[in-house]
Amino acid sequence: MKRVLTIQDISCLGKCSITIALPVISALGSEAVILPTAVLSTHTMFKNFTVKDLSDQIEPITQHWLSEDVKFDAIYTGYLGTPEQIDQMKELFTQFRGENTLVFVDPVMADNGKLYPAFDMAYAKKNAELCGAADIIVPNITEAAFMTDMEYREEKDHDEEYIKKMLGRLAELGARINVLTGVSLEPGKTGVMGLDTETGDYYLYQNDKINASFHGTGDLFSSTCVGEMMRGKSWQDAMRIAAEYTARTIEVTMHNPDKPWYGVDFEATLPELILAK
Ligand code: PXL
Repeated sequence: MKRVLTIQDISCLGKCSITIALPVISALGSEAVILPTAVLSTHTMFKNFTVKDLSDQIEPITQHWLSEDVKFDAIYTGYLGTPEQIDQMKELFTQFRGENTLVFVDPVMADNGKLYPAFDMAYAKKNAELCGAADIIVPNITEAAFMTDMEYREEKDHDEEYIKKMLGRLAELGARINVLTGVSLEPGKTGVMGLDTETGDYYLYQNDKINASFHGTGDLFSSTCVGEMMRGKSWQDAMRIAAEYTARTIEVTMHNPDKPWYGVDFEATLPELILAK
């Protein structure tokens, strides 16, 4: 069985980061190992959330794993807390990267043209460094704009030239596979576009846009990509399945009259994901 290490916060309530990554990666048949970077009472879209930083636990936990000779097939980072933690991740990659380890970085920090409350431009620059140390990165347009010093454009203003230029600038950071999420190249559609720098190939996947936005969908997309790549899917198939699954989950959530405002009903759609081809 493949073993995936995922490193992100625990938002105790909120359906995001580790509370999505663990069930999704497990459902897709890989062992999920977690390294929590912080414990929050909720995600940061709630008011008055509490935070306990766990940076001081990273070293002792990883040292113990090294002493046990633990190996990972994938290392997947999501929401991290501080620039110092990004340095800790770069160190962790060098300690645990084997010949076939997939290093997957989702530089979670921003959406809709704005940084999340906890972050500033210095953090965005550090995230760009972390992306350079990855094999595959999956920023949204906002995150990519901050990391490449390009202008942020809303979906209605996307065109192929803008997206390809952004992918080229991301590739300069250093990852082999660069994927942009929230790409809209046709009215009424949204999806992903990726560039494999080794082959020079682009991959575009567009699905119908649903006019609703929910928290945690980026984490759902990334966890699904990692899980599917561990199931042997190509990065292109993994992106397609993850985009379809995320859209399907948003649709199902919208039809739930009792939906919580803070996350999606991925629990209802996991059985479909397991069967996805
Ligand atoms: O879903 C991304 C995410 C993860 N973790 C925390 C967050 C967010 C987005 O706001 O606040 C704590």
